[in-house]
Amino acid sequence: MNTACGLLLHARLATLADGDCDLLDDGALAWRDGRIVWVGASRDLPRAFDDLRDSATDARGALVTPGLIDCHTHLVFAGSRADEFERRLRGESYAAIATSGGGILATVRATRAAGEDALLAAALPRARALLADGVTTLEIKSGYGLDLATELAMLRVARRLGETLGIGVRTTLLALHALPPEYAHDRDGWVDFACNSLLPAATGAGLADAVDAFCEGIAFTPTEVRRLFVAARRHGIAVKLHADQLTDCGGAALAAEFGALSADHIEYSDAAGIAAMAAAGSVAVLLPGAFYTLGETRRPPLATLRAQGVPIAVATDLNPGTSPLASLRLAMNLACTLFRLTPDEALRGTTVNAARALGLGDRGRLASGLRADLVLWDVESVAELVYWIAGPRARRVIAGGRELGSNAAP
Ligand code: DI6
Ligand code: FE
Repeated sequence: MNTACGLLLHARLATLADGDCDLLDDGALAWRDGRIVWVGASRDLPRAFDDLRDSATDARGALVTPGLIDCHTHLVFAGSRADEFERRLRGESYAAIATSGGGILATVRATRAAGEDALLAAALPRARALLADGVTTLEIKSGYGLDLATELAMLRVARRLGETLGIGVRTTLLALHALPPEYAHDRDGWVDFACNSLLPAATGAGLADAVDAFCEGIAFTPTEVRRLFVAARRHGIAVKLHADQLTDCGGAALAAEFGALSADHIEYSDAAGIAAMAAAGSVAVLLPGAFYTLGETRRPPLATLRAQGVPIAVATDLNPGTSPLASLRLAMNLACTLFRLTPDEALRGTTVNAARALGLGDRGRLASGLRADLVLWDVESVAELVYWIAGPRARRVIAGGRELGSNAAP
């Protein structure tokens, strides 16, 4: 059945309604026209939903969560960087590979050479892997084009992915990712281009929901990022930032100053930066896949984030260089194992807080009026969901009230 209406009975519901992970045992959930219309105990289901009983699904006590939200990915790109994986295993650093012309620029060369259809074809299996594992909303960044045509092409492909798969896609213009070869000796020229050409073109075409930058010693300085954020403010578009991943650049404070939706990575952010994020309401997006891949040792300042009440999200950072990871559930596991999040924090981080990191108020919880995005898992508890390292666990994935898979054919 694929009518965007449905009823689930006898589920263990992790509604996240109050932002916590308390389970509602023997819960029921009804949806119509892609929206949740009722959540409560199975025995209390009102007669008004009797028409849905014929097609109801008995969850048999399975855990049901909101559809997961991967709020930080770079999943549109061409090629792979398996060669760099081998170079790093032989001892070369990510930074050394990047400054020798590899790294992001290697993916830029492959992405520019691929046509839009080839980019879509390459991205689809990665997106499908995320979906099969419970993701119903996904953010996708540009940043491997570094010229006007290819940046816009990446964003168009991201939008097409959402339409093809029947899931929510939010697009982010990653305007300052690396210095393209054409501007190798003209940093200011590239920042000018990003502010005055890329940004207006992407926003004018309605292709970008937010703007991002890589603020790092090997990428862009806080002064350069500030110019982009001032331009973003002029265009009325939200900002996000790759902040303090490898060094403390003051990225967290800079993101907060501009009211960023999120500051991402933040392993090296200091206490003042975290306090500024708390005051600004910016979400801390933790990306354990990159931490793991690069063999980093400095963990994000979890105690400070908790003490300051900064909302914490977890994402895959799916990208060919530092996080070739196409499972948000594995990212949750890594966040617990490597950063010491609790399983409840990991689930909040991929639902309610991830929605906030994307500025989305209509999903991330199971409550009346919100999108009917939900997952039935073959596990009994949140801890069990996060503890399995691999292997299929999603029994059914429903996005906008429709079973994924039934409408996911290209
Ligand atoms: N996101 C990025 O943009 C960079 N690191 C990260 O977490 C690098 C991506 C790449 O090497 O391709
Ligand atoms: Fe990233």
